[in-house]
Amino acid sequence: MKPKLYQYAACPFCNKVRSILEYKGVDFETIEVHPLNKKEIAFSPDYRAVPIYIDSKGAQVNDSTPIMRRIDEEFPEPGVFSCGPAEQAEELKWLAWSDKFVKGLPTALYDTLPNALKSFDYITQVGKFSWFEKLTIKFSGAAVMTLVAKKIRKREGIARPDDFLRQKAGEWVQGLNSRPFMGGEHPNGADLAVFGITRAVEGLRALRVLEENKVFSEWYHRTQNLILRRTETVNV
Ligand SMILES: N[C@@H](CCC(=O)N[C@@H](CS)C(=O)NCC(=O)O)C(=O)O
Repeated sequence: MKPKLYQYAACPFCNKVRSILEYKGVDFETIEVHPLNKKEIAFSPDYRAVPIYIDSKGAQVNDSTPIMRRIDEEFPEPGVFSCGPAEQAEELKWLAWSDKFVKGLPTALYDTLPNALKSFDYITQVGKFSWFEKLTIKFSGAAVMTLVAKKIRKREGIARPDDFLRQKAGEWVQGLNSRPFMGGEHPNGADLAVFGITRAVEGLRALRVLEENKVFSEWYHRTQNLILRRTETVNV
């Protein structure tokens, strides 16, 4: 059977999983979860976050990075996660880095209430919601996330969210060290994780700030083109 991805369209963790599935040209189904009542994942009383992945044999896998690894085993071609010990260590380092990157993102998306409303406009546009759901999610989400963003800023010591994004883009580019991908000639798990996280802010100001870094922007589009080529090949 077709694998299933329970997601929020704009969630960075879900976009990590979508990126590896699309890179591998897997035919999969996405199920948009209602962020307030989460009725679509009622089958999972103990794990209430998205993404949840149901593999082609019907087994449930939780948590974006373990899901990506499962997909790499389930659909081995083209291989994504690194094999050699040095490559694996580098990949792990950048996967850990991507967790910090993703934690700081809300501070840039929801730094002020008007910006939070813009972000939620985008989130409700890309998700599948009725107009009433859009309205409730937009206003309650924006209000809650503005407060959450303030807390994260304090906890992570992020003084200026845009500078945090610029710093992250710079660190990633330094790690690339003139290579096309963190995985060298081909994207590895860290490339697809960071690409997915970045793609989640595609329609938003945060991506424009990240793309001020030209090398970061080139890496982003290089990865995007590779994914687009694979999905086009599958659809012909
Ligand atoms: N470590 C998890 C984190 C997943 C996560 O935090 N997902 C958020 C959505 S972006 C979520 O579902 N939060 C619970 C909620 O919405 O109530 C992963 O990498 O998949």
